[in-house]
Amino acid sequence: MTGPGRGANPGRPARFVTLEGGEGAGKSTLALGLRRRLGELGFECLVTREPGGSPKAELIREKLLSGQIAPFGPFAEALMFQAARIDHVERAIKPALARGEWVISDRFADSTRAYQGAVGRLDPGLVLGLERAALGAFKPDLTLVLDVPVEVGLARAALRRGAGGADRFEREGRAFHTRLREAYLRIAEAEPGRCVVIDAALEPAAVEDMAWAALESRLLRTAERAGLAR
Ligand code: T5A
Repeated sequence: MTGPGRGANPGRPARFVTLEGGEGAGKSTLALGLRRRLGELGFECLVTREPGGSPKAELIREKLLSGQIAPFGPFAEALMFQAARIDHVERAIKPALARGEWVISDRFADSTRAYQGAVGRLDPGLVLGLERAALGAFKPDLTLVLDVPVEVGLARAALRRGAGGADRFEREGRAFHTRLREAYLRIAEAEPGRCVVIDAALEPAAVEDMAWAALESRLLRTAERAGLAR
C-alpha cells in the first residue's frame, strides 16, 4: 500500500513490494538486489521476510518451520501464519511505509494462499477469509512471482541450507512443489494488475534486470510522476 512520501523519501510515495515463489526461487537474493538499486536512486528501503519480519513473528516462524505447529492441524497452522503476519504488518511494514520507506517482503499473503490453500489441506475460500480478517484492504502494490522449475528451486534451496536439515515445507514431495508452482502462476494470472511473473531460472543478474524493469514500469515511473506533481 502506498505510503505518504514523507520522511525517508520526501515527496516520493513509498511502495510495498512482495516476492513470491517456491523453495529456492531466489527471493532473498533478489530482495537485496532490488534494495541496492533503489538505494542508488536515493530510496530508503526495508527488506523483510515472512514468516517473521518482527520480533514476535520471528518467534512464530521458528515454531512453524520446525514443524511444531503441524500436529495442531492445517487450520491452526494457517492461523499462525496470519498471526505472524498481523504483527509483521503492524510493527514493521506499516511503520516503514509511514516513514516514507519502500518495503520489500520475501513472501507475504500469497504464500498462505499457495502453501496452505492451493496445495495444502485447507479450503482456498477459508484461506482468503482469514487473509481478509487479518489484513483488511491492505495489500502489496506489486508482487513479483519468481517462477522456476521444481528441481532447480529445490537444488538451490539445498545449496543455501548447506549441512542444515530441510524445513517442514522443503521436505514435501515433488508433486507438492509442482502443484505449488502451478498455484503461483494461477495467482499471478488472476491478479495481473498486482502480479508480474519473472523467469527465475535465469542467472541472478538477468533475474534482477527483469524484476527491476517490472518495478520501474509499474511503480517507479508513477512514483516519479507523483513526485514531480508536487
Ligand atoms: N510458508 C511461508 C507457508 O507455508 N505459508 C506462508 O504463509 C509463508 C509466509 C519459509 C517457508 O514457509 C512456507 C514457505 C517456505 O517453505 P524460508 O526458509 O523463508 O521458509 O524459505 P524460502 O522463502 O523458500 O527461502 P529460500 O532461501 O529457500 O528461497 P529463496 O529466498 O527464494 O532463494 P535464495 O535467494 O535464498 O537462493 C537460494 C540459493 O540459490 C542461489 C542463492 O545464491 C542461494 O544459494 N540463487 C541462484 N542461483 C542461480 N541462479 C539464480 N537466479 C539464483 N538466485 C539465487
